[in-house]
Amino acid sequence: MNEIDHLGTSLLADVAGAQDEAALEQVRIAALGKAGSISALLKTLGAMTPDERKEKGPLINGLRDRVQTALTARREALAEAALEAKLASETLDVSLPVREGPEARGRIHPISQVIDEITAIFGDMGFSIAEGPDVETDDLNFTKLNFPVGHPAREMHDTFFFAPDASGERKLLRTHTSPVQVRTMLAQEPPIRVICPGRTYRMDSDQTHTPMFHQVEGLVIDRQAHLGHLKWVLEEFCKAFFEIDNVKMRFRPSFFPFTEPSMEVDIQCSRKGGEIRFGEGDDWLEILGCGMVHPNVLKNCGVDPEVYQGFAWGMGIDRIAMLKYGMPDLRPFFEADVRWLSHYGFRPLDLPTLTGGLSSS
Ligand code: 2NM
Repeated sequence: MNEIDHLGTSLLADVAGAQDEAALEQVRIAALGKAGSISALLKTLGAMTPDERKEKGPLINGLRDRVQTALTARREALAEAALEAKLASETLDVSLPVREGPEARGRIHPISQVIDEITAIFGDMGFSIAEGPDVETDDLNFTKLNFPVGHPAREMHDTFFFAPDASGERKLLRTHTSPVQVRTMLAQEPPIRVICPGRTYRMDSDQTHTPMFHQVEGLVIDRQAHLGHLKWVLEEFCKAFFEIDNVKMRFRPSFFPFTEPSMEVDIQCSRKGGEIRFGEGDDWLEILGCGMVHPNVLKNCGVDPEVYQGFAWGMGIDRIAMLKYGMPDLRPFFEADVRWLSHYGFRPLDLPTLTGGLSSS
C-alpha cells in the first residue's frame, strides 16, 4: 500500500473512532489543519515535477475529499446520536399526577371556613361585612348597648378589663361583636344591613367554653324592619348554612339588654345514634339569640327610634362550626395541632360560594 492510501485508511479509522464532536474536531485538525497530515501532503505538490504532480495531485486531492466527506458524515451522526440521548434522558410522563406543593397541603381552619361560608350567605342577601377592634371602651361594649353602669347584666359577661389608663379610663376585651354594630350605626345613615364576625372574650373556660371565641352578629336598620323580616333572614341563613331544603325554627322569649323583645332561637334536629341532623326529627337545638333593637340603643347610636327600627341577632361561630362539621370538642380549635387541622381543615382554593357549594371539600 502506498503512503497516501495508508494515510487515508488511518485517517478514516480515526474519524470512525471519534466518540464525540470534540474528538472529531481533533481528528480534523490533525488531518486538514494548518499543520495537518493532508495539508502537509498538499504542500509537497509545489515541489513536484509536472508529471509527478499529474499523478499524485488527484490522489492527494481525492484523499482530502474522502476524509472531508467522512468527517461531515461522522459529525452529523454524532450530532444525531447526541440529540437522541438527550431526548431519551429528558422524557416527561405528562400523564403522571401533579405532585402537591406546600400550598396545596395547607389547610383552612374550620373557623375561617365557617366565617367565609357565613359571609357568602349574607353577602348574597345584600349585607356588608364590618370589623372593629378587639380592645374596646366600656361605652361601646356596654353603655351604648343599654347596659347601664352598675347594671347586673354586665356581670353576665365575665369581662376581661385592662388596668385604668392615665385618664382613669378602663378598656376591655370586647365580650361580643355588638360594639362593631354600634360603630356602624354611629358612622352610617340607615338603611343598614351589616354582619360583624370576629373574636370575642369572656372569662370562662371549661369543656364547652374557651376564654376567646368567635361570634357573628347581624344588624338591619330600616323604616319598616320587623320581626317577620328577622325570621325570614334567619331561616334563609339556616337553610343555606346547614345545606337543607327546609328547617323548622322555634323562637322562645328571652332577655338581652339591647333588644326588646328578645328571643332565643332553636332549630329542629334529630339526635339518633348520637349524630345530630338538621331539618328532621323532633329535638331542638339552640343556635342563636335575636330581637328588635331597643329604642335606647338606637337613640344612643344617633338613630331616631321614631323613624327607624331594626333587628339584630348574634351567634357563636365555634359552636355552629362544631355542629355542622361534627366536631366533638371545642378545645382543639385553638391548639394549632396540624394533625387535627389536616383532618378537619379545608382546601385553600375551594372558596365557599352559593353557586359552587359552601363546603365542597
Ligand atoms: C345577640 C342577640 C340579640 C345584637 C344587638 C345589637 C345592636 F348593636 F344592634 F344592638 N348587636 N347585636 C344582638 C341582639 C346580639 O347576640 C346573642
